Amino acid sequence: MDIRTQPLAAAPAPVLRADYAPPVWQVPEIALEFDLDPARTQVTGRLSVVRAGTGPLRLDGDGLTADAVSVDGVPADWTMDGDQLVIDLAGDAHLVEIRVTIAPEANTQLMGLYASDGLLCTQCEAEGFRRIMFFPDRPDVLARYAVRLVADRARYPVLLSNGDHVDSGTLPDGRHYADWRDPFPKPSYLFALVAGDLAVNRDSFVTGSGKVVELGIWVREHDLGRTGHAMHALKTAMAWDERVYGREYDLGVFNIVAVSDFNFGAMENKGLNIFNSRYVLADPDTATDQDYDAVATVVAHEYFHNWSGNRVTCRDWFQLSLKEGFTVFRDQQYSADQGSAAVKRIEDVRVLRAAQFPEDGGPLAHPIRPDSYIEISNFYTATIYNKGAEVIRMMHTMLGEAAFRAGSDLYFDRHDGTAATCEDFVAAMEDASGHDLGMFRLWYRQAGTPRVHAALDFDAPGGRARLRLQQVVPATPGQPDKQAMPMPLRIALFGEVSGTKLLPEQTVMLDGAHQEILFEGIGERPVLSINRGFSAPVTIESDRSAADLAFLSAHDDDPFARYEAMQQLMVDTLVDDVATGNADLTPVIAAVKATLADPALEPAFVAEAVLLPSEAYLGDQMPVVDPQAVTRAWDRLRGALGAELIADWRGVYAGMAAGGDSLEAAGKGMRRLRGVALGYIVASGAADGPALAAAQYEAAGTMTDRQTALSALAMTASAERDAAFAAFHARYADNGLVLDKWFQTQALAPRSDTIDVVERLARHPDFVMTNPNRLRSLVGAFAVNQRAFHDPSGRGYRFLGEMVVAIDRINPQTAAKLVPPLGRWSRFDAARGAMMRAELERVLGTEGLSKDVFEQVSKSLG
Ligand code: 0A1
Ligand code: ZN
Repeated sequence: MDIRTQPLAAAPAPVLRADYAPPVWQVPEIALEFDLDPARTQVTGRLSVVRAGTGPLRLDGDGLTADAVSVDGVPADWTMDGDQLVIDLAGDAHLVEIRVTIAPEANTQLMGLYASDGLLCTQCEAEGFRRIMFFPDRPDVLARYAVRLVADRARYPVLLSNGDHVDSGTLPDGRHYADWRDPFPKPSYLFALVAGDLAVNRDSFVTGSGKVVELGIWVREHDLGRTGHAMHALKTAMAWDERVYGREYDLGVFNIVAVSDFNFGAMENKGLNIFNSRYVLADPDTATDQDYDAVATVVAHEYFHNWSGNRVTCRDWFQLSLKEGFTVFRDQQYSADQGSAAVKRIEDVRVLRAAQFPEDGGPLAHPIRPDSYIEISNFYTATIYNKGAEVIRMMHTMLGEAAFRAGSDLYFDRHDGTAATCEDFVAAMEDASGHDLGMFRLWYRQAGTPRVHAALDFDAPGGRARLRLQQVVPATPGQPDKQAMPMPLRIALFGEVSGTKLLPEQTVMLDGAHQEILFEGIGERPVLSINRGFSAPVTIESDRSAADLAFLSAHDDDPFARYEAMQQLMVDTLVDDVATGNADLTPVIAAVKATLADPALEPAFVAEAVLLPSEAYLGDQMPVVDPQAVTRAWDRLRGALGAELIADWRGVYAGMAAGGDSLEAAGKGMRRLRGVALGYIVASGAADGPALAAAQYEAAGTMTDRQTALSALAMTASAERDAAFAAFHARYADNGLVLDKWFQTQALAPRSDTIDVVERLARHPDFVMTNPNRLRSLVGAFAVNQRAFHDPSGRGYRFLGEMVVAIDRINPQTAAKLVPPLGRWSRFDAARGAMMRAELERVLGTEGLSKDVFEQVSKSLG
């Protein structure tokens, strides 16, 4: 780091995985009492502490001061060591009582106990509990919780916490209370409470062993009609986890609460999940089909954590992917089972490529089990979650369904009620299956996306084909030299003439840096289909021609590989066009036409297949990103596809209208394809494009159709565009989640003036800096809009830098998550790179910067 830019305060010290030491004190029981008030909440903690090693009792705190401390009923001596409260205890077991006072309404970080829209709620993962009570706030300290909540009855009629509700009543002063007991020992990050004026959608679920579970989804009264889909998802997820993983729910109650201000998607607190309201609320007028799917996936994800995360938790935060990678894999399997598995896989890979691949290739790259962090909140990343899920998926592919299930049974069995490690998971998989996963463990240690080069030679007279594979794992920060990683590659060969598979699909284990595979009895020139189903999270480099890719896009019988062939054809064409400005577009146009005309394909698949890769993804394929050249090529191909196939798009557009407003999978797929067709019609430049989109906007019976029309109009400079955005804002002025779409659609618009629009929107009265969803909708969306963010003036960078500094004063976690787009400076030309770095330096020089932003910015500068 440049010495001149070092902040005045010393750089915060990193926490190292190698420094793990077991806790010196355990806390098997804790009683908590909350006297709730937004300005002044008193919290009393009674901790039964038991010695497990040598040393004083050290309790983590963050912004807390102890009002009173006693040990075994006697006022005690204590000291503060930084943020830790330290008590020298003579014996091996004591009762420590501590009282603190906190101010939830002043808590804008949304960690610990905070106020949101009149409610009081908590977020404790990863280190929020220490903002509520002094405690060994680490996941390997598991306690049984007894909680009393006391509050004003009129203002906070509903009082919820983890576990079972055991008592409630009125106190002599008129305030009311509720007592909750959670019989399962848990780490402090799973503690939760909610108080407020909430309505409930109640239902129940009978488990496989006949236990009745009371289900509740708690929301503001006016949102009650939007909770049906989440409830349906919850019940199907509960049944699915019993059927597929043999996991039954363990408490008599399962509650979900929706809150408007939330740093992440949702939180798996034991028996009391707290959700960002965007992943609970859905009805056809306010939620798109995509929103419906996201609600179901997140509800399932949090529910699945009850086993993968809660019953078996993490020993330390370096093991975060133990619960997150596995749980994402589980929610992906669940969602694949609810609809089209092929389309789900395509969507998951698109997310991985858009969010994780750039992370893996940039200054913030880290292994799925990192070795160090400054602020753990910065490690809730696409790498830990999505690449983590891919690593689990590879084990599933290598072991097969039955052995994988035996491994997961063994894992849950062995580690139930304890805090485990990634190593424990892999060992359970090995022990149950007899598979050696020795070298596979490299996936936990090494960062970076492997590149696999594949070349296929055909010896026609000998009837033999030879596949040569070569693997390179690129250097990443702190890891200059890498070892080759074992990976399963699903492979097939197709006959160029017959159009059929020449041999049954094989799963080839690529075990080293080089490998050759010989195929015998090949009677015609074979075309290679590789990494089918995206069996390994790698980049494949092959020399397949445009003709071969077009062939696969029409003949491959693996839907993912078929999609992939079309994408690769588009990428190759666009990259060529970026370089030459006159690439031959006809193979793409012909392949898209053939896909649109294939009656055997489901509409949802066709919609994915004919969509162009994003400008950002194209940038990722170039040695130095030239955003303007990418935009030129992208617009040219999109316009040509629209214009050349205009009759086809109009035909699809009319044909897909039959999907109507049905919420079934078929209706959803038709709406999706219809929306893609509308986009191409508008992109074709046809004179009636804006009017057609405006007509769809007017007639829309669902948010999906309305939002699709709005996105299509956002590309245009038309009176229809302005009218639709004004109408949308007026119609949904009092619905924050829908207003987020209004901001986001404008921030994502592929237009050269988007930067002006975004700067203006940042001054709009509805742009509230305290709400993370709103920040992500405008600032987060803008920063991934390559053509807008990388405006040659550098205004995009300045805008983001200023936002990061301003948001950091309110909510460091959310500010830190906005930094990575600036960290991609080395991927751009010298002029852009210098402006991006200058912005990072400016942020780093800001006084009073949080640890969160400090870590992201200093690492981004490299
Ligand atoms: N465990 C949650 C993610 C989460 C992490 C941190 C949070 O607050 C700062 C909230 C949620 C999940 O995987 O869903
Ligand atoms: Zn999770």
